[in-house]
Amino acid sequence: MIWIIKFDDLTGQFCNIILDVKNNIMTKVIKHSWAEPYKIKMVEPVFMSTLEHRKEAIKEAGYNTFLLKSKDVYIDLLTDSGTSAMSDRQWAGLMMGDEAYAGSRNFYNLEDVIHEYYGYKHLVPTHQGRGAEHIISQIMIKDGDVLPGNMYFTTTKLHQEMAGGKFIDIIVDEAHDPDSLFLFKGNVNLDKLQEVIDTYGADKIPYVSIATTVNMAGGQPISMQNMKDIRALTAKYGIKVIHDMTRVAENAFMIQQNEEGYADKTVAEITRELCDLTDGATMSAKKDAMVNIGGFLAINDDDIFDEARNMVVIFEGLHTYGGMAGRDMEAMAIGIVESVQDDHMRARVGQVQYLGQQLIDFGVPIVKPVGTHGIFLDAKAFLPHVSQDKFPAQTLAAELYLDSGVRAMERGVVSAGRNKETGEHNYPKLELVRLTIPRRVYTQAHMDVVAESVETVFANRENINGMKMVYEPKYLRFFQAKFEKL
Ligand code: P70
Repeated sequence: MIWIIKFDDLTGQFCNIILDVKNNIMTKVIKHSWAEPYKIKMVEPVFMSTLEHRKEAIKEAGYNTFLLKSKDVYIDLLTDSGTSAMSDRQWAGLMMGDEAYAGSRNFYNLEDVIHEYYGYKHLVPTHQGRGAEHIISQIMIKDGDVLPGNMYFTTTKLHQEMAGGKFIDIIVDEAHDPDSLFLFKGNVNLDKLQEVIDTYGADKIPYVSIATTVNMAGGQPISMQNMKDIRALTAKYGIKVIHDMTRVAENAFMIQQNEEGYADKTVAEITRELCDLTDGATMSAKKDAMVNIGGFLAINDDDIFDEARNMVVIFEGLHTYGGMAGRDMEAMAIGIVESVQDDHMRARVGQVQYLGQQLIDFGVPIVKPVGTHGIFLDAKAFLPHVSQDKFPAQTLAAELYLDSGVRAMERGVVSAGRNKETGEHNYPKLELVRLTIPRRVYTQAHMDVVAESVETVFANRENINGMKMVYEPKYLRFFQAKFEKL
């Protein structure tokens, strides 16, 4: 028997070739490792805290992980936003920053990359995603309009409301069920979309708000077929589709893996095809594009572009930098190209799936199937004895930090805020704790530590009671609210 390890051009993976020379048999075994297509050049030490230290720190933070100091955190899974590791190419790009006030070279590089990889006609840079959400909402939404979309996102919905609109959820029912194994939980239910059109009329719908990978549903993808169906239905009524493309390349990877007819297409090709089915996009480049800060609005319509370019100078900065330094735009342009490489995505999503599988094997309730940017613990099933008005997800995130210094994020009743009309808490079906994985930052051993900690908290779950809110800010309360243990 002879073993050879060889790169398989067909699958793009390493495989073992086993040669049984005596019997003239060659077997090829594909390895399914998600190993990273990079090596580590620089490291950043992190703080290994004690239980005593963490008790103090989380109490001082009002049991809100957003209020913890980063120095007190061991493994930071609060978010994948602006926390990814830049490549040596991106760092080199920072040195190529052209910090001219107007017409920076880096802006034009970014514009070229966006044309090539995303296909949108016009670019309006912003300091991050919500800057773009603000501008598009103010331009396109009038008082009394409705915005159908595949599940709300906190900042997106708030900007739509502040512009006078009302968000209406038209995502498939499976998205609200943590145990449904449906592969495209980001899909729109077209009957629900039709019903919104019939009820309010097309002229009350400035656009349909479509996210590729739906954050609040657990990082769940939308299928290409569903995007095509949305395009066809909206085209009938002349309704635009505005795309939250924050994690579009991750969505493209899931289509490549799971949708018929896409296995042989590259992540880059699928990404472009998704964008081509929409009229414009808001982007938080802090995710897919792996920069620490940045975003943009991209739009095909000339008139909307004209207004957006006019508005950006009021809120963000001149239309050739929009709140970013030239160097940030360069790093973003490079990051966009890196984000659509198949090898990168295989490792990125592979790492998330690795953590998810460990938790599933242990019997921890998580949102299934595992999405692309993090693991979402199902806090309702994890702490069934803690009612939703006692903030189970908020409580669980605090307990996880206490156990190991791992920082996670609440995505439940605190994030959902209050009903504008009644003033009551919104009680979302999904009460989740998000363990968000930054790109290219943590190792497999870190994932093991996280899994062990979640398992420890799960084993002790009966001793965990809920919390009460003792301070509540008016907007996006999850960022700054404070709690006390019951
Ligand atoms: C996260 C971050 C940001 C985000 C997003 C989607 C699908 C737009 C944005 C806004 C940061 C965050 C934001 C609000 C609450 C908690 C965390 N998501 N669309 O951690 O982009 O942050 O650049 O303004 O995920 O998921 P930006």
